[in-house]
Amino acid sequence: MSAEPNSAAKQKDAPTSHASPDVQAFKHSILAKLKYAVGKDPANAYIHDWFEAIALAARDHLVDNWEESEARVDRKQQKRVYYLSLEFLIGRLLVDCLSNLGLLETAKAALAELDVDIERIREVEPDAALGNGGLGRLAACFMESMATLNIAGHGYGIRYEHGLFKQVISDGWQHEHTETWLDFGNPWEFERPEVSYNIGFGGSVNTVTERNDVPRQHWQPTEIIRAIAYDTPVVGWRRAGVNTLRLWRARALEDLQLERFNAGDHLGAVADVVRAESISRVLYPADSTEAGQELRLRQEYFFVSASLQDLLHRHMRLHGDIHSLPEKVAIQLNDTHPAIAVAELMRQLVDVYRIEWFAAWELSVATLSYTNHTLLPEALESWPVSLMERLLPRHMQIIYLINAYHIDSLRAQDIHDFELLRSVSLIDEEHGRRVRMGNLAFLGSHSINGVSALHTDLMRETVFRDLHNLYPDRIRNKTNGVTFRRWLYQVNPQLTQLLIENIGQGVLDSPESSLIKLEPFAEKPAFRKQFIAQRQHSKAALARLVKERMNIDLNTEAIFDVQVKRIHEYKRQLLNLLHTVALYQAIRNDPTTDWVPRVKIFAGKAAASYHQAKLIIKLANDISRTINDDPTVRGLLKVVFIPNYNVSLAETIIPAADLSEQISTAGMEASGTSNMKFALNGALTIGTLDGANVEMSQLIGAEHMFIFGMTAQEVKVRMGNGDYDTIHVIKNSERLNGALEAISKGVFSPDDPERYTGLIDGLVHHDRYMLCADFDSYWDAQRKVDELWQNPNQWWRSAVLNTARTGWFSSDRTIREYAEDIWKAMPPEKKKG
Ligand code: 26Q
Repeated sequence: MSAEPNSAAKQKDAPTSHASPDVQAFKHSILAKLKYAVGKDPANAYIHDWFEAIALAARDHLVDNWEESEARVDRKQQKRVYYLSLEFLIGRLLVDCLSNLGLLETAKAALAELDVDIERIREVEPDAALGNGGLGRLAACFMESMATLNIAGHGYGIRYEHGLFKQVISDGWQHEHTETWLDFGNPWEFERPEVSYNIGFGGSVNTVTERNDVPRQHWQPTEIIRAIAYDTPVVGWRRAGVNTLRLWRARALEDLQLERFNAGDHLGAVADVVRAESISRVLYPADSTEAGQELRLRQEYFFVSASLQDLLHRHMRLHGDIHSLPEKVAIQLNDTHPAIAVAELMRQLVDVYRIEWFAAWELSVATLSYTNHTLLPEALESWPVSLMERLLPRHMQIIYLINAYHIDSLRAQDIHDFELLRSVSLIDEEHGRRVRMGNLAFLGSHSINGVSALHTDLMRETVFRDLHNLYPDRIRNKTNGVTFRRWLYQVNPQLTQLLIENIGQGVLDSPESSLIKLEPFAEKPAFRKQFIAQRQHSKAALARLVKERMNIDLNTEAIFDVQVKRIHEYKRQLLNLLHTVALYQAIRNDPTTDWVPRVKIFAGKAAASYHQAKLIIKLANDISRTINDDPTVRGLLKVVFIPNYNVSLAETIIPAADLSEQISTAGMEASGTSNMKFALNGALTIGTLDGANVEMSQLIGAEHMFIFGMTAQEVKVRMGNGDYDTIHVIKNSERLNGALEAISKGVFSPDDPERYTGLIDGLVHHDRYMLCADFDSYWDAQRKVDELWQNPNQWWRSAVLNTARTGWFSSDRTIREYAEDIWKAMPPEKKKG
């Protein structure tokens, strides 16, 4: 980025303007913000100053709606929904905000008048990367859908000073650099220093008996930290509603500091500040749990306690009666990360509001609900009892009590099976006494949901089998969705325009029912031609980005074959790389075959401590260099690993994809959401019958996808039997064998020929994710991709049908289901589909 002042605006004499009054007004408000809020004039404004001025001007337009929304909810005594999540992966907000406010065209015209390049402004905004991947992005989509549907939704989370690390690839290896999204301030947030709560840690619990002789537990924490609120407005489509995302920042307690300062302990006081404020310093960069770290538990409790105090205060202020809590409030736990809410809500009800235990328990369960996002055993959270006792002694007591009443009630029902009691207990006694957060969330909630039909079925059969048998009505499915405002209108204006021209404006307001009108257009050659043209436009834009960032030329006539997501063994980027190598070998061995040109595009971050995932990134880069430099490939195959995958990069990549890779081992991906974004933009999916791919194949038609590999049932049987003989499988597949050998022997790592020996040996001896078992089927599916590509009429017919039939995967549909079935919070006027 140029650091020159005025690098966005070209100076010229003020032209006489013919712009509409709206445009004039917006232009003046930008100039006023630049002058009075940023303190610059156009001649010495940096590009970032322009961004800030425009963001502030846009923000003014939603503040009135924000107040109105809040007042409407109060007036109607509408039920409020609180979405508790440690992650909100928001990305950029400028275009989102302008677009939902209906101001995008006005803003563009105003900027054109000012001679400011909106594309450069758009790019200067840092991504708010307060999340790792799917779970965090889902929370962001849900916030936008709730605002659109006029649901009184509040997001609660942490205002991390540093979001997800920036990935730098050097010599093919991932390096993590600190992310600093707040360096230039954040024009979207409102600091609310007056909204703050004390959060306690440590100390002890004493029984005190009061005048009425009722003994009560008194928790005396040794450490108190303050949570300060920062609010970001979330505007719905066509300003339907404006909701609030409230993020908490940790601050040291002022009094305490003062005390130590006065006592002369300057260093001690500063150390306390650092310790307290570290809670909101950084997002944990893992998308599955590693050994429970104390700071993570402190983060979880910090934001849960602040959020519950805040929402209980609001409830008492508005309704004055704690007993009406479940009627007026629904609290959704985004995975187990906020599951300590079960114990904290009980603590506040019993210790603070003085509600009797069983009444409090009823209120809690009726108010709380929990979403599970993973079945991977290593990702199920549990905390050592010893840590919990030290950090949250009162909560540990409460957890023991919940457990005791729970086990008692089972015995009272004549359930004595030791194994069963052990499996439904809140305490895992086998791994050194740990609190099982999944079981806590389950017991404390009236609804537990999975995020795709398959995942929900598997939840019933696996992690929660025994709890499900005890409470057969609690588990339900809510298949994920994505917001079409961002993932269609904003990322793909060309396709959106094409849709409007052919199926009408209605697609903007009710895509769920309108998109299907596109079906007949799949048969029309003239329409398909336009559909192809918009794809070419997006592919050219991506090719430009790759050229600029990596100096690699891409052939935009080739199939853009894309796998972008977190790097994880179960997602099987390695399977895709094995196919890449096998294809490379086939092209070299068989130069006369009419190979279909391909560009393999990879992107994604690996958890900093996940060695295997980092090695897979290095392998992708090694393969990329080798293949791209090999003249015998004649450009038929290119491989790129684009660094630093984030929301903004996804926005450029997704509309440019021809083929979407969704190839996890069946049964392991809870849902997936990028699969939906790709299909919406007309990419064809190559994928396993996993997560939401299953429902996509039902709605889109399996004949318009490339489904391959074992089903979840087959995976289970084959794994369970113990008769999965990898060596035998490899022996029977010449291609797989060839690819494995080449990698293992150092064809792609001549500088360190043994770099991948361990990785490949691991596959050969313990193929936990069954890459080898699915390889041949994957290869065959890839050849069907080539075949279909050579028949453009059929390919593009399928592509159009993918867009046409993806309406159901709108997060508006998902949120409507949550609101009707779990939260009971649907505003009456919005009940239709
Ligand atoms: C937990 C404890 C300590 C440190 C980190 C974590 C942690 C952080 C993030 C555990 C899990 C996550 C994220 C999980 C996630 O993104 N899951 C994805 O959720 C999507 C939305 O439902 C699904 O579509 C994906 O299938 C699922 O993988």
